[in-house]
Amino acid sequence: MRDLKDHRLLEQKHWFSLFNPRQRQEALMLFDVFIHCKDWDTFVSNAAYFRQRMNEGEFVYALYVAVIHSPLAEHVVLPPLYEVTPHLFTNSEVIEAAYRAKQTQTPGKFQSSFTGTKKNPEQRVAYFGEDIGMNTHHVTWHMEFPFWWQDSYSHHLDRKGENFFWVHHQLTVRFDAERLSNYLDPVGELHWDKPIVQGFAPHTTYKYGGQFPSRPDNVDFEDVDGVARIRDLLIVESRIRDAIAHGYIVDRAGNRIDIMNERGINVLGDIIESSMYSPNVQYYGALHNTAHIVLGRQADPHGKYALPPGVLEHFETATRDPSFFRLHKYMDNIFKEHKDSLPPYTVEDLKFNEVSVDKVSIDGQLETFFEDFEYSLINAVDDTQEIADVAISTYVPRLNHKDFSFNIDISNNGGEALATIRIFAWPHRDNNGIEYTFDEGRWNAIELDKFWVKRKYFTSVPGTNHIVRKSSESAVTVPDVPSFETLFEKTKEALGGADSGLTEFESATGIPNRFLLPKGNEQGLEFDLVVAVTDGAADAALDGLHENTEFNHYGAHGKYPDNRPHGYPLDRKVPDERVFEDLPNFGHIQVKVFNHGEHIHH
Ligand SMILES: [Cu+2]
Repeated sequence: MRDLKDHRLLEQKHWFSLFNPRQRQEALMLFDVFIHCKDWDTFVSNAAYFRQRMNEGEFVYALYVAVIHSPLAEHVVLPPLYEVTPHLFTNSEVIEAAYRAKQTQTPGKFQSSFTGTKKNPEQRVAYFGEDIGMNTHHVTWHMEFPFWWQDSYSHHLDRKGENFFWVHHQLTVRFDAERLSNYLDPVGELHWDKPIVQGFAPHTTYKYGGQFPSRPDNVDFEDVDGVARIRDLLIVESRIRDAIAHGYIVDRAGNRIDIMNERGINVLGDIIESSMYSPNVQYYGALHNTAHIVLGRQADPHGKYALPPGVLEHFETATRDPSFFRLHKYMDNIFKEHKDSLPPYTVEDLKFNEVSVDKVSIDGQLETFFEDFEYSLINAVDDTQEIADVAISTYVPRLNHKDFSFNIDISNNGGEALATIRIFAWPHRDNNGIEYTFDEGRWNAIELDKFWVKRKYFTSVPGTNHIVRKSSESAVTVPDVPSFETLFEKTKEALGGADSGLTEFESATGIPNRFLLPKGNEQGLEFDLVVAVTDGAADAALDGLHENTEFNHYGAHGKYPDNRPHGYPLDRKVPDERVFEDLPNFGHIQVKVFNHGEHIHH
């Protein structure tokens, strides 16, 4: 309130970036107000009050993070960010058309197309980096696990650093799989002393503050005034890699933290991002966050042209720039260095009593296609009392897949047991048609599902248990966030006494369910599909997981349900693949993912 009265706060109708320290501080002051509200009325009243007075971007950010984390708002379903701040999700051409439609009072439905032209091979996979569901997943994840989070706000975020590694690792391997069906090589890693091969022209505009900056091809990195020197980043990288080679991290007080164990990845994630959980920011820096700003500013590193922040400086827009994936490949390889330094799992570690996977198959064809998706742009245009609203929307192609099920036959000749079932897939060949080894493949494994079974399927009756798991049940995905319009309707119905039917939308943190499968091709893109059935009693960090067929896999609430490291049992190097091939509780088949060029038009 003091800052507000002294007019020290960022004005309204100005861009907001979380990576701007003062703007972040202001957004967090507001978050601090929300998270400390003791009842619902106080929360809502504060929100209404500051909505009128604070910068809009700061307000939206603070409100979203508070709703995600406050126990008062546990069951609140937030509207999709692409309808709240459409400027960060579609391109300037569509936004201009939307303004014209409003001005001329003519309802309009405009097609959003992906950035660039066919002359740019990277455009073939723009449907991934520019997918509004993917962007929502990414920004929501960073709201569930904010790097600035302190436990004093309300609670501890379990395995935050490891989750940071895993969510970005999955984006990395998924993007590489998408590239294969588009005849592109895997992403090469970005490096500070090499040119940034790919340029990027975002065709995105701020609602207030001009165009997002562009970058031509093959730019050499330059120091960014007031942010970082390139050599500082190299030094920080080398300290982190030293820690990995030594097998320990040195905290602020000079104590060693052992990382040669399954929790080491969590500490490494905290120091690489870095988050407030980092044991020594002074020494290990903030490689990821600094890299985002440095990369985002390469169009104007010395602030000569007063350009606003780049796409890399917003979690909503970061994945639009292909260099995002190069940057994350670079960091993913640092994490790999650590994972590869841990002792491989043995048969003894992995086997599960008398349990064996007899057969794995797929019901239905694995087939992807494109469809058009429409969403409202009403919030893209200025809202004035004098001019009436008209219906303005955009439609954009997006990847989807046909429904299918996993069929898994398991025999259990031991007693009744709780079992964890983990399903992964990785591309069988690289872009040159060369088969991946098991060890190469497992690092590229896409996590498709993870769930627990007992009784119903997994009885003590000797013989076979038949498990059918539908693609729609996957614990790693979430459905589309309901639109503003749907939320208004459902709220009205609920006020009339009906069930709102919105429970499944309480979290938007997972991968969009449409993205469960990577795009296939005409001949069928070959994948290795594996199913690992492991000891649920040893794996489960919570009770009753088998009764809860779905838990939010990426969610930050409470304790993470799985005791095992993310990616288990494929997270460590496999020098001898016979360990897996001979493991009875491990199933391995080959499948093909098709795409016959089908496009369901709007
Ligand atoms: Cu991220």
